[in-house]
Amino acid sequence: MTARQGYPDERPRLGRPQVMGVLNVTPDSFSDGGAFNSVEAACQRAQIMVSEGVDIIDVGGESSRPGAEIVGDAEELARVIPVIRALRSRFAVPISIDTTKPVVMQAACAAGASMINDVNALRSPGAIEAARDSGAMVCLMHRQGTPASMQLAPHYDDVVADVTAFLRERVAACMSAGIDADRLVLDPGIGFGKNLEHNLALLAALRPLCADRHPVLIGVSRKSMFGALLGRTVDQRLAASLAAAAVAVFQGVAIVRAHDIRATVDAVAVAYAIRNAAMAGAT
Ligand code: 7PM
Repeated sequence: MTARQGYPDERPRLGRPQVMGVLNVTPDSFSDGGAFNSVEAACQRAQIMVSEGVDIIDVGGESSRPGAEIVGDAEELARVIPVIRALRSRFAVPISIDTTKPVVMQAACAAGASMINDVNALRSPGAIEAARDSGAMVCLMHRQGTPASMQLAPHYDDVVADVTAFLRERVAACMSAGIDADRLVLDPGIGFGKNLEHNLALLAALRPLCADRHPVLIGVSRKSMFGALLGRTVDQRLAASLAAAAVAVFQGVAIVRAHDIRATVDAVAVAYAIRNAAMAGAT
């Protein structure tokens, strides 16, 4: 029996683009490291996101930040599982688990997560099997290098072709392992081993990727590419993030990962309406 039995309908529903809200449960995301307070703080943040129209909440207990400290299995489980249980008991919103660890995938889905967001695209030993057995949706993200090394000197012959080929290879690996094609979501991994030029090339070339069979997820919220482009600090990147999200949705992106929910929901709705008008005009 899988964790999904009895919940046939809880996977994130696609159709109009979905907004995925970032919920970090690393100790540095809270003033107090205590277990109770971190669960309460996470639920308060989730409550705000729900009131602002979030479609999926992405719970992460390990920072994907370049150079971030490595978190052990037990510590990551202790951070995320109580939060997932609390979210499940209080909100109806689908939950995604942001992890690269098979044991965390398994436990998070048993606790109620219905999506696995893996920045390592299920390449960790045992991850494909854990994801398969969970029955959850899976986001496969492209990343060049490791968190420690990825921003040192990113290089591609052709970034769009290289990222697309990688994602296709991961889709094939997942399908050979027994994961249905309709459980897979693809993500070019903006900022993960890419310089500004690479990120812009990927964001300009989403249309063919989105026209393929798998929904595409994009994460641009507050990213350093906007620092490089505009000289803005993290807290000054909202307008830039919304512009990029809108351009992505116009090309057909299905899920936008973001920190600023209300603003992103509006930007996505406008871009999607214009996309639909363009598609109606084309027929
Ligand atoms: C430092 C560097 C801090 C990068 C935070 C980040 C994505 C993701 C992240 C994404 C998917 C951030 C990132 N980004 N998962 N997790 N796609 N699927 O800006 O683009 O949130 S962490």
